[in-house]
Amino acid sequence: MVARLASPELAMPEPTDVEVGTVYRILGKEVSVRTDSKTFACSLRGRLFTGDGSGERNQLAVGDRVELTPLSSSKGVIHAVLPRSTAIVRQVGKRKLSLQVLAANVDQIVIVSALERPRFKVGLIDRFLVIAHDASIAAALCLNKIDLGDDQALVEARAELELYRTLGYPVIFTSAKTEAGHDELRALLKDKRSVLTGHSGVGKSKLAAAIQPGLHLSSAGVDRHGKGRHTTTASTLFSLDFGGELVDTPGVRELSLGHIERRKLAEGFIEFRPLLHQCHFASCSHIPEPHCAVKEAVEDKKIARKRYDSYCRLYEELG
Ligand SMILES: Nc1nc2c(ncn2[C@@H]2O[C@H](COP(=O)(O)OP(=O)(O)OP(=O)(O)O)[C@@H](O)[C@H]2O)c(=O)[nH]1
Ligand SMILES: [Zn+2]
Repeated sequence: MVARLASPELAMPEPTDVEVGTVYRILGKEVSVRTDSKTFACSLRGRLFTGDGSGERNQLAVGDRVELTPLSSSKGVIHAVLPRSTAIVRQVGKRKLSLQVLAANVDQIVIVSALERPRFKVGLIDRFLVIAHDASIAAALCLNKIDLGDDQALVEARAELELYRTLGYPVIFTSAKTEAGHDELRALLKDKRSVLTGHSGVGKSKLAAAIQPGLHLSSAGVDRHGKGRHTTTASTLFSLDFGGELVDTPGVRELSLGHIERRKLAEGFIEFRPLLHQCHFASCSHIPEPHCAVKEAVEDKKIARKRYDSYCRLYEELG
């Protein structure tokens, strides 16, 4: 369904006036849209809220396909958002149902961690994978800063990440300070719309700049439409020279689990999925219940205990 945006002051345009484009930048209430041949600065009308962290539920995010009516060769008005294939959301406030869309139509979430500074902890990856699965977005893993740490640390990290490779996730090893893994990262990102996510300081910005000089994630600007002048962080869809796009929006770099329901957590563990209907209790949480197919698979070493322990930790956290 196409979401029509309430806009009492705007008469519905003739179909011939309408162009379809992609939202590639949102800064305060200024929305930039790219069509096949042009770019338009679009003002917001009606109940269009942007992802500016104001606590409002936004109807528009970078990556959205929109219908707009040109007002001139470079200005336009958006009147409809086309259906999204995927959406990355975050919880606003305490209510699970109050969600803000951070980015739309994303193909891939690249989970970046660092070998050192901050030190690699494999458990953190499971949290991000749950978020990706919840959004039905493909996930890949990138271990950065492999120039740091000793050989032993890298050998251990590789061994831990091997589990994820066997589960089907692409795994790459990179350094923003050397050339290591740059070709693999470009190949991973090519022709896809991706988000780099991971904890602060793992090197997401440096990696982006390393594979494409001049690309600066997290650009700040001044919101000229706000009350007074204040700095607002832009949400941006960056084009990659070699094909593909990178999304950077406030909040998307460190995703949180808050909006995910406990009963849906197990689906975020890809190897649990075939077993979820085999437990004795239909509503099995896979923790205290007897005759649980997931726990039996852990005992039989078909599911890695580390992954099961991660599941239990996240389950507690969502309580
Ligand atoms: N040695 C080494 N340092 C790196 C590498 N990548 C990033 N750094 C350093 O790590 C620090 C953090 O890098 P950023 O790219 O800002 O990290 P980020 O993940 O974008 O962090 P946020 O912006 O907080 O989300 C900087 O001091 C970088 O110079 C790497 O591959 N090797
Ligand atoms: Zn179970």
